Amino acid sequence: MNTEIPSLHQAYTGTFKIGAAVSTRTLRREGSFIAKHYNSLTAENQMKFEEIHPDLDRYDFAAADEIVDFAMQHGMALRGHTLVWHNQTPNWVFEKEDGTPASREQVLERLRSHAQTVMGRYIGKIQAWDVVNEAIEDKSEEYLRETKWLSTVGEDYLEQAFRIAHEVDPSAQLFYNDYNETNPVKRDKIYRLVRSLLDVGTPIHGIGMQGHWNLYGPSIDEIREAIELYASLGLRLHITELDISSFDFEDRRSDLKAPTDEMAQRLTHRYDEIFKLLTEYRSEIDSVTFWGAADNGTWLDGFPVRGRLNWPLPFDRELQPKPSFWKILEHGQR
Ligand code: HXH
Repeated sequence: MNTEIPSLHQAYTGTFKIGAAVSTRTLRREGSFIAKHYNSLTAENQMKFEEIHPDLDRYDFAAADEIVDFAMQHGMALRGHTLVWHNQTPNWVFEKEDGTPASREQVLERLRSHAQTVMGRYIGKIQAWDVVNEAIEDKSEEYLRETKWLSTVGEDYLEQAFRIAHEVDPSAQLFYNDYNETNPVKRDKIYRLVRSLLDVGTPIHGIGMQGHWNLYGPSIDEIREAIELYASLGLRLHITELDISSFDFEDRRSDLKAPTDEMAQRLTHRYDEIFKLLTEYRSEIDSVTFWGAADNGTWLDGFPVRGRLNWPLPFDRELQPKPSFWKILEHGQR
């Protein structure tokens, strides 16, 4: 490793944590790179319900434990991702033995037992949990996403999830996490949801803005307005899954083997503007996590266009810093 390259997270000491989503594979392959630049980790998949609790009476902690142990060995923070989500959750959670829908009490009991076992295992090691992920519907006329959590438990499933999580680990910071969080219509629904949770005394401490943005949007003003609105709830903010896709979401081109010069310049400019903004809100924001440590490990290779490459992070496929890295670094040192 080139030792002249400064540590990203060290440049942000006293500003906010700098995290990355990892897998056991990336930790084994590039652990020293990850430990040098990041001081917070999120398991990209390994703590999701279907991975850690695939069957009613079976938990598999091997991968999650490996990530947690790595973080402990390197003095890093951890974010837990995620307890209640409509994806990557097994059907058995919502079903009776005969396949008919489970009762509200049965599903809540399963969630309680899941939280006790998973959150309980990592008390004192995981400081922040994404208790509920992506509960808001994208269609503008609708409010809550129609999920099995909603249909089996009812509209108060978020409140119940946060209450359960708080009981299990009263010291954990509990987050609501979502994407398209800067879109004004969805932003206002997220605000309304979290406001209503707070109004009934729900233990919720922060909003996770995923930050799956791209070279063309959202605008800095839109991001700023979302930060201002969420912070007005008096909650902490984490940017939980930051990446800047090389493509607008509607763009289905798939012929590029490398970013064009124009795309590379846009990326530098976007990261410059975004970290200028985020550091402006350092008193609200405690943590900024990239969804991947470097371009070789991005989930956007293949999503949403199968076989397409993407270059969304400040480190390239060889783990070398891009011009974006140096811009981000400057904002941390101010
Ligand atoms: C995040 N969802 C998740 O929080 C994280 O756990 C996962 O590892 C990656 C990203 C972002 C997302 C949201 C909606 C979505 C896809 C990704 O919806 C679509 C599905 C298919 C096609 C288009 C959008």
